[in-house]
Amino acid sequence: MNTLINSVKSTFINIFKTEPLLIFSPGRINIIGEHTDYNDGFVFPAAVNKGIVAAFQKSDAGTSTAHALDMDSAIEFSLENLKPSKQGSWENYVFGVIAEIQNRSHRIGNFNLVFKGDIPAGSGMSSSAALENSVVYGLNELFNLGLSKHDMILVSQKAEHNYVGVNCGIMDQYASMFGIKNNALLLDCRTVESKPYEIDFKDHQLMLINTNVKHSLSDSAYNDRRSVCEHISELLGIKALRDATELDLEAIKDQVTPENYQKALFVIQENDRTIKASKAIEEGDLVTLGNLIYGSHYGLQHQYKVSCEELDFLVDQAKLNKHVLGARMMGGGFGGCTINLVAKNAVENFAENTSVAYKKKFNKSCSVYFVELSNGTHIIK
Ligand code: GAF
Repeated sequence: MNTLINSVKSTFINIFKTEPLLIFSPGRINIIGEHTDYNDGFVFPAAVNKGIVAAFQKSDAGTSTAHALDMDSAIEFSLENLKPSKQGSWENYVFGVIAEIQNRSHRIGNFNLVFKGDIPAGSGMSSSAALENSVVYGLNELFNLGLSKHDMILVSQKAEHNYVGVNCGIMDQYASMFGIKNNALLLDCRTVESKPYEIDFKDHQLMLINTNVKHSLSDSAYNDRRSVCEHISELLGIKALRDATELDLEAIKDQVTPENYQKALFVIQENDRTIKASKAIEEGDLVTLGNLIYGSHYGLQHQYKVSCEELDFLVDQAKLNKHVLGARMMGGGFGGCTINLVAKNAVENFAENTSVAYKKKFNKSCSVYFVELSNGTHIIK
């Protein structure tokens, strides 16, 4: 982390000859509760010790600049009439946040921004929310906008909708902004309030395995899933699938395709699993927690259909190992990481065996990460 901070800070000082305001904004993991956030449901994420460091200072040049050190790319732009850049470009996260701040009738002046991160791209640990939150947090501070943390995550989410083109829920921005060291947050995405749970799995721990793939259909498939959920809620005459039971869904079964029926069923069941998982954590019942995590993956793979061959392979490997209590894909899907609940004394073996098997099967490497649960977006003093 210190290396990251030093690199961003020294680059900023080299270019602009002045001390910057430094912000750290973390990525997130999610224990369980996938694709439930935009259904007003429950999720169980935590901020991690990987994220984005962003350096800011006001500028009296007539334009603003942003330097993405990871991409070795820099842009100069005007704050007037911002428009989305080409799809998939990093600028959209920055432009989107500025535009959403301006849409809320806040005025900002020109600024310089330098940022760099250590969240592996496409890992499903939400480098995008980390970047959005770092930008809105930094600008709020620099220009005294008076935005609350809740305001800021809504700005970040809207930036993602309107500039990045992903109609995401609120989980990633919330976890990144409100994370608490050593805790996961049971977040009710309807009230946007959370309850922290201290995570100490005693002789077990969480471990991430990155498939190192990100299949390209992910954004459109994500938006499609969200539309299906909204369509079925409409048929049911409810605000969101969070309000539906399996019986309600059964009653309209003949009005939806079998595929969409399964998707809605997944959401209802995943919401239920998330609440059950929070109870299991409270009671220290890791076997139940693990089974819920496996159940989540089963649903994401077969009902919601957002997994992929590589993720399924990693989960199958976990199932072969009796020291792994649960494993599932994490985040939007179609690549990125699995999250695994593993006995501490078996972690190395599991990592080694899985890496070898993955390489043999796909002729490419997976990566293993251990993360600490960390505080949310903050100023680096
Ligand atoms: C992505 C989205 F950004 C989140 O809002 C959430 O829906 C997640 O996919 C799936 O649970 O990370």
